[in-house]
Amino acid sequence: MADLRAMWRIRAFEEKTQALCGTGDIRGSVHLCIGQEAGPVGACGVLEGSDALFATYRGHGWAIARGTPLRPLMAELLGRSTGVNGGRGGSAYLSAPEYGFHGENSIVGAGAPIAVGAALAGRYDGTHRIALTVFGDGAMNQGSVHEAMNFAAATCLPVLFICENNRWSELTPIKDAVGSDILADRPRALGMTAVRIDGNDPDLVRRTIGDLAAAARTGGGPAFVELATQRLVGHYVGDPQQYRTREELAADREQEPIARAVRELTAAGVAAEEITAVEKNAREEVEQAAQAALADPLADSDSAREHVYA
Ligand SMILES: Cc1ncc(C[n+]2csc(CCOP(=O)(O)OP(=O)(O)O)c2C)c(N)n1
Repeated sequence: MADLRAMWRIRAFEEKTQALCGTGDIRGSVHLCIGQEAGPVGACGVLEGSDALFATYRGHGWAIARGTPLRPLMAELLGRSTGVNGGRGGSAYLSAPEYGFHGENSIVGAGAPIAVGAALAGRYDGTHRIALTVFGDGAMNQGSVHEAMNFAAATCLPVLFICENNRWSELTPIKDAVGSDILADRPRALGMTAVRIDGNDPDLVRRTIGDLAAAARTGGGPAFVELATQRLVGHYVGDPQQYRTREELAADREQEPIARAVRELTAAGVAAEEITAVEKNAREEVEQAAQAALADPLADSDSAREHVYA
């Protein structure tokens, strides 16, 4: 039930975000993680306070699972001064380091070397933090990701490389982008433990990443986990998705983590009212956060250059 609750908080947040894009309250490019909630819920359960998480533009779910409160997160998307970054980051560049969420990044594959730097810094500053970097299957074809993996393996750094394989890079299917879709072969060749698991099972994600995190904390070095998952919506809000079939989407809806958790809980004898209450409570919490954020003042445009270094 706890996993269903955590996944519904993310799903409800993303669906409200989608609605607020529709009304024009949220502007700019927005990428939702609807269908991919099991990864963040499972993985963040094993991180400690000083660990550092680096996500992509599809990172709202990771920020939420790391513990970022919903109201300042929604305020950030809405460009409010009360947002986690004062409204300057927006959907694709938000961060909440006080919760161990060191930010999204819209440059595909750019989070991996930064995470390696955070783990290296932890070796010097004595925190020995784990750095977790999450990226998509498309990012596996970026040189920066391979350079980061190689450096982490060569120097035995505690970095967890998490690849959310939703089978699409924007409008390109994975089969058109790689010669071999056994992605774990590549980090394995660099000298690290690498596995592919069902990314729709939050408990499996937690156990797998938990074991690898424990090994990394005791000098076992980096590891790679490919989470087989799916996005149920377009690459970005507004994407008409002409590139995929109804049949594919229908199959994805069968496998997605919330539908699956509901099936499992029902089979285990949990009452339907108890299950539907989880969704209702999540939607209410998100609605309250959104209404509060909408009432907040817009960011002051004079603050746009704050924290800009180059
Ligand atoms: C270096 C770089 N190249 C290209 C792009 C354009 N782009 C944005 S998202 C994306 C697809 C990435 O797909 P994937 O890594 O599988 O992540 P997903 O969007 O599926 O989560 C591309 C090519 C970019 N932002 N950065």
